[in-house]
Amino acid sequence: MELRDLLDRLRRDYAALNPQVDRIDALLAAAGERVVDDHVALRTWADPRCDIDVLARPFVRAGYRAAGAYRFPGKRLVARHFAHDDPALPLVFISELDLGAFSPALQDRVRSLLEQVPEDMFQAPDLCALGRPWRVAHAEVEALRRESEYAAWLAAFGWRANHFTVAVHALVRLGDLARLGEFLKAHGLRLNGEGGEIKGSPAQGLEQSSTLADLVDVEFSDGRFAVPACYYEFARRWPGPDGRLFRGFIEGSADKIFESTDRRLAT
Ligand code: OOG
Ligand code: NI
Repeated sequence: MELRDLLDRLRRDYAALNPQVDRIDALLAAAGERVVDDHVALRTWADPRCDIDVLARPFVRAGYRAAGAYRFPGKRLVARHFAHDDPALPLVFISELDLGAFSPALQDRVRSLLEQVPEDMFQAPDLCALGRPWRVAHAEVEALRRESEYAAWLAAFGWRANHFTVAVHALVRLGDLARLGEFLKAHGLRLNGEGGEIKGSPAQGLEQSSTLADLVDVEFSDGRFAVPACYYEFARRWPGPDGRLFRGFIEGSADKIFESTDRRLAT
């Protein structure tokens, strides 16, 4: 499997699920901008059959290297990012939920989802793009949500891109996050205001904003229900003392970016 095919598929499925994606891409194109992907973010369970290392396999095989590790104790999850020497390839940010830190009830619920996954699917090189291989009731998803928004999202959507991120430093006219934010809001899009609409700073090497996830109708075993799906992120990277763009992530900012899929913020 070609890496480009995998990235294209992740992006196509992401745009197909979330109406805001094509809309934002079209708005940026109409403003004369060309969208370059800064990073793609994936979510998974910290189970040895499907953890960060497993999802990262096709990327590592294509030359990506593990580059940074991040902790989010309040959300009981950790993340790593992977980078390729080819600067044209997006960074890959993968997080995993620390199941052992949750109640036995949550662990049982997740176990019953993972029990439905055929053994050979865990080995598939495109596991990160397979979507939701388990049947699940909306009631179960909402029960998970009481302990973890992340668990609810992953149970509802499975393995797919959680978001793509526009490289704002590569934009020509809207290369400033405040200006880009005003542009998006003027077109009716809603930004995640947790911790401020712009997270991070030039001194940290990274400024980030994101939309709030679209509410999307999803088929569950007990009917169709609207749940928050994916968001779009905007990242402006700044050069460090060596003159090269910062290529990592910032825990304090990422912690708030995660909340872009929270049910309480979605409309
Ligand atoms: C990841 C949130 C963090 C970033 O760029 O800091 C993040 C997620 O919501 O899965 O993407
Ligand atoms: Ni991100």
